[in-house]
Amino acid sequence: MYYSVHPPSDYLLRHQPRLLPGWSQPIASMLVLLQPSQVALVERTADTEHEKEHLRSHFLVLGGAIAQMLQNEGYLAEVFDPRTGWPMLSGAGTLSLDDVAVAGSALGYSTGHCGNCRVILHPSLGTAVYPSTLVSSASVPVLEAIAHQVIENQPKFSEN
Ligand code: B12
Repeated sequence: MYYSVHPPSDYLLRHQPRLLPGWSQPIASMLVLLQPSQVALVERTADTEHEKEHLRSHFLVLGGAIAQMLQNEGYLAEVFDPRTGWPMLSGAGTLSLDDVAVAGSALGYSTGHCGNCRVILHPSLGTAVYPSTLVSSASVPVLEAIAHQVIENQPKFSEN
């Protein structure tokens, strides 16, 4: 798994009122988490959908734990559902988050089109990668420390 913490992109700050209308503080950091997929994510098959659901649930567990620790320290935190782009913890607005655009702009990865969907072209994983995003009002170093603590101490995630 690849994860990295970045300052919020200009797009997120500009569109925060539509992404997270209930937030009283600005987004100050974003965690981009990329999980290798067992299968290339180009077609829609039973295998791809099973793998996507598997990786989605893993992200929601990790993201939920990170968000809880941030909230315990008085910060706002939001986990975006990688299946839809809508926030899981606070009320949805009028704009869903595009995880491919977030990872592409934060990590400089190119993107391509599969069917009518835009996908990340990861330098080593190609399209066999599952992107997801968490944002917080905590500073980048604070989110980095908490994400590291949770991800490095997570129980071994079964690949199958
Ligand atoms: C909607 C959607 C679809 C729609 C297509 C929508 C479209 N036209 O892009 C449908 C249902 C067709 C689709 C299909 C597929 N999808 Co799709 N899809 C999504 C979803 C849920 C949202 C994408 C989105 O928001 N697009 C917004 C586009 C349509 O808007 P736009 O006007 O072009 O651009 C605006 C946005 O980018 C917006 N924006 C919003 N947030 C942000 C943030 C930043 C920083 C910026 C700059 C802009 C921005 O600003 C732009 C201008 O307004 C994402 C999950 C996610 N949360 O990102 C998965 C996702 C992109 N899909 C994925 C995949 C794999 C597919 C498939 C290729 C295969 C599959 N098994 O699902 C299939 C296609 C199969 C085929 N061959 O036909 C994966 C890609 C994984 C990867 N390696 O990158 C994702 C990430 C789901 C996942 N978590 O795995 N998909």
